[in-house]
Amino acid sequence: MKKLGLCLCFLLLWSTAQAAPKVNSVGGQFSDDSSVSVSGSGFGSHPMKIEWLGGRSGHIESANAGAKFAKSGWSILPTENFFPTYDTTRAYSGSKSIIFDSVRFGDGRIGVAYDPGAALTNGYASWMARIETGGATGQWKMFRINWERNVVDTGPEMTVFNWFGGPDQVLLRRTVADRDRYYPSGYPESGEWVRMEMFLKPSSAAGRSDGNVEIWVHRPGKSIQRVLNVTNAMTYGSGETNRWRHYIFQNYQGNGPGGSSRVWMDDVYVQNTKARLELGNAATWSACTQREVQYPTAWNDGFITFALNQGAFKAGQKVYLYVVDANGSVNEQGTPVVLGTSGAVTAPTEPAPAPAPTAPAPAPAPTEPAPAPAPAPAPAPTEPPAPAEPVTKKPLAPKNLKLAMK
Ligand SMILES: [Ca+2]
Repeated sequence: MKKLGLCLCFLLLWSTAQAAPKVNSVGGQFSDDSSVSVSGSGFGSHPMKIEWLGGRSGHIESANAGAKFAKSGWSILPTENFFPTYDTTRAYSGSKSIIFDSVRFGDGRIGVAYDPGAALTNGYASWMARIETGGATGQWKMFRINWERNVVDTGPEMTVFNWFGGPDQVLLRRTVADRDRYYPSGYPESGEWVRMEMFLKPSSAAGRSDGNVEIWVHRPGKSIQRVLNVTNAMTYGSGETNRWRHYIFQNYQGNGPGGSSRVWMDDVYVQNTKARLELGNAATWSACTQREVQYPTAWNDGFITFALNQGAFKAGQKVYLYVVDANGSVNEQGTPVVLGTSGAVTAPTEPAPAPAPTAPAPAPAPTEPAPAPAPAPAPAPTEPPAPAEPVTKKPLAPKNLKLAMK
């Protein structure tokens, strides 16, 4: 009994520490752009500072095809001579995307920058990206988070520079002169839409190794891969005073493909927290191979409303709602909704908790003092306890780098 008590006590503490958002019900019209509400608990808070260019009636879909890209808070880099336009030849969602066309300009220096207005403490970006190389080889500099609004390689910044076939894709430059922090990352193939997803948490002060850079790549029909997780990252070297601020979708095509390749972007989403809503194509978060980010319109700990973003899902398709909190915890069991229908859907009953595989065995030593009782034990709940979520958010990374990619 003592063992059992210890075990239950640990499980209680452990599941409290890992408490994930719990969805009770989802209601509304489950169609593109319709308002849907989510009730439950443990959603946490959301700053609601979201830059969203996707959606059926959003910025990209409502723009004029062929027009030069222009949006408040955004600018074109490095030169106005070569600029992205709204395009209908490729679209991940709806009928439009943004094209960076080096064939048209004969030059691959085409990018855009988004300025959130202040330095980051937490940054999150998700977007659909596609390159068609035209058979060329070389480099696609797809992204950087930069202290300055330009594409000069001076830190502090984090860059994602894809060399075709090359092993080193991500650079973390801690100071102006720093150039040697390379980490591998995932690499999209030519001719496929991939979702890029990043969490960007810089050092809390210069010289501190408490930053975090995570990158996920969603390739069509494949399991979603977190290809990079640099924990304990030092993003600002000692004495560095500049801070990450500008999201630069550089989309440079050069060192080979400039003049023969094209890059497209769609469904761009930027915010300053991990907290978000997703629709996925499977009943559990872990099993999803396609997820579409949703646009929240109100968010508190027990109630969220959002404008549904169908993305590339089809009307009539059954999809599953997930709520991610600011720590990245998520309800593992999605709530199913069928696109094109309406009503109120009760979240599925959570399964009985499995034994926590990673819980350390309680110390068997009989001479140890009994553990202190858990503070203020709640009365016995009438519902079964919430299951422990699989531990996916706190990997035991060797040193400061975990590479999840094959
Ligand atoms: Ca679109």
